[in-house]
Amino acid sequence: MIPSPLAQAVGDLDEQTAVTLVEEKLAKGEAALSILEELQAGMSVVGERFEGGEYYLSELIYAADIFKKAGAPLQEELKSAAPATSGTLVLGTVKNDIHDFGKDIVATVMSSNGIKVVDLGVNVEHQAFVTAIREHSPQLVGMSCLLTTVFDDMKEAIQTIKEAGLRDQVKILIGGGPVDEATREYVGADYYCRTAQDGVVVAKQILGVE
Ligand code: B12
Repeated sequence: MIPSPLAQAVGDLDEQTAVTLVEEKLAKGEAALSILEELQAGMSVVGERFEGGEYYLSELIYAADIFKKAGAPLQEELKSAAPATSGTLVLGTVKNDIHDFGKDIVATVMSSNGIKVVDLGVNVEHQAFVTAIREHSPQLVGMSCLLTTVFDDMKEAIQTIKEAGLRDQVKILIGGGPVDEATREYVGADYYCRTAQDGVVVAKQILGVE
């Protein structure tokens, strides 16, 4: 797929163009979520170039900075509506993984859809999910994971929840760049969500709200 001009700017590490394009799109009234998808596509371009040896860690770090800056004005838009709480989601990036942009977007979008979010942060110990489930009695647990090398950590985290006797009390949603339906099956989660918005749709289905 040919990246949009915004995704291309992020992929090319052209910070100024990326920031300007986001501002222009917002001014034109484009939905924050669709702008976010373009930024995400740009990060995929960065990822591909990193994988191909064209970019190094320094470019990955710079891309993260661009994503943060260009995406900052979207935050307010995403937060806007905050209806009454319909359920609780315990959320975290799994052990040995420190990527947090996707998780943070999930937290923002879920909260703005009336779902209370207990954010455990990144590099979350398996047992911390158990402790949070006991403390907050959520209907939903969300795990974010950007590294294929930590699929086993996600699987162990779910196993730990199971061994604590809590698996039947929660539905587990997973997401993150390399995650797919096969990962969901491998780690034993209930739902794979490609985007944060997919997560909202699934969460609302589970909670039985519109
Ligand atoms: C930015 C970035 C970084 C930044 C992270 C900054 C931060 N604060 O998060 C830094 C520079 C720190 C980094 C470090 C590393 N990275 Co990195 N990184 C990326 C990059 C370019 C973008 C990730 C990103 O932010 N995307 C944008 C967000 C919005 O997208 P997202 O996370 O996918 O989230 C969306 C959906 O997936 C979904 N979602 C996500 N989680 C969840 C959870 C739930 C419950 C739900 C419902 C939905 C959901 O919702 C979000 C919005 O729609 C990716 C490339 C890529 N294609 O993803 C590589 C990538 C993930 N990194 C990679 C690697 C290898 C590393 C390092 C190991 C590099 C190194 N040699 O040190 C380290 C790992 C450190 C660690 N232990 O975690 C590889 C992983 C390869 C693999 N097969 O596992 C990738 C894929 C690049 C590549 N193609 O090689 N990275």
